[in-house]
Amino acid sequence: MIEKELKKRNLPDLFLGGEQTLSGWENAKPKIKDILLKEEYGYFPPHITPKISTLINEETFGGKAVWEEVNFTFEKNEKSHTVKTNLIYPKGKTNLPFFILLNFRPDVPDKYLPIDKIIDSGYGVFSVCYKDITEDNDDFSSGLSALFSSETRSDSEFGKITIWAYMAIRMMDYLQLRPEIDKDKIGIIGHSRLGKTALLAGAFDERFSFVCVNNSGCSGASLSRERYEWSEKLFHITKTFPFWFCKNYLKYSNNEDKLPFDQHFLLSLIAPRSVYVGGAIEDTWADNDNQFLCCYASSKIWELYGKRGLVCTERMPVENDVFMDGELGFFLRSGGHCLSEMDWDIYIKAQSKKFNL
Ligand code: GTR
Repeated sequence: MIEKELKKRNLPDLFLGGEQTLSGWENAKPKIKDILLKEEYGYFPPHITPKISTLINEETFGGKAVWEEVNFTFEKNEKSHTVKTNLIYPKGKTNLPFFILLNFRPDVPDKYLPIDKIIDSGYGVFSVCYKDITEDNDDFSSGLSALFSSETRSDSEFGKITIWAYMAIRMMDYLQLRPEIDKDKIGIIGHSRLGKTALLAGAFDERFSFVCVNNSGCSGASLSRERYEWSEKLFHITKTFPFWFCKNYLKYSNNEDKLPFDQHFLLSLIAPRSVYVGGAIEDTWADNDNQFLCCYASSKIWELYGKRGLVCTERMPVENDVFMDGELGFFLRSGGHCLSEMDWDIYIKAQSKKFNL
């Protein structure tokens, strides 16, 4: 039943016509990365090292956590932009596992940032509000984009998702310098457009040991081909949010068969690390069948590394399915489009099991 659905999508080959082996995959990987950046998200801007300044407040959350405001100042071509972030972690602990959270708001706590749950589970969190990186619109002279964008954006120049992911990667650079953090236990989490962003950052930066991709839908962890009638298509997303992507992506609107890739290319880049794709039953816009099939089609890459990929039943997913036993997890919770406490519970539980926490 699953195979039949997958066949209908007629997906491009993950091995790009090469051998279906681990070395075939490793050979295809650089090309796959290039295709995704060139045709969908746009190339990352060059690495520049920001100046960091911090403000510390030790007395937060009943004294159980340390809260630091960390400011990243980027400078280039006489332009400068500062991004404010929040670093919160259990007090007096070492070897901390950490989440980088891409959020819609700067607030702590926030409805998508259940701070007590995270701290009480033994994790730290490093959060940023995406609009503080660059505005969510077609203005490439806003925020961090202004430092890198050309006046007339070239066809493969970065879209906004790439620049948000760029900041997440700079946050990862910073966490490498912190002695209280276990560098092998840093993950990333994002919801919806920021789920797409978390997926991109996690796929391109191997330092992320786990990636939580919540309700990411179209151009995230959901296949673009043969989408459910009432779901978001490339036509919708490139019309409403063309600036999330590079200009090249627009040519595939209503033309998905011509895509030289599908979203399983991006998901597979995370192998053999852990990735979890969260769906919500009422979020039909994201196309949950295609999120599941994206996982299913990618799973073989984890197996090539000798890992368990997607461990699931032999049927399409139904409400309350939780397939989190492999390194490639998928679940379909009740309710609608949001990053809920239930989602956090599922991600933390799965990852803590792997970390023996
Ligand atoms: C929608 C968009 C989706 C999703 C969502 C969000 O309007 O069509 O792809 O990313 O926004 O980010 O909330």
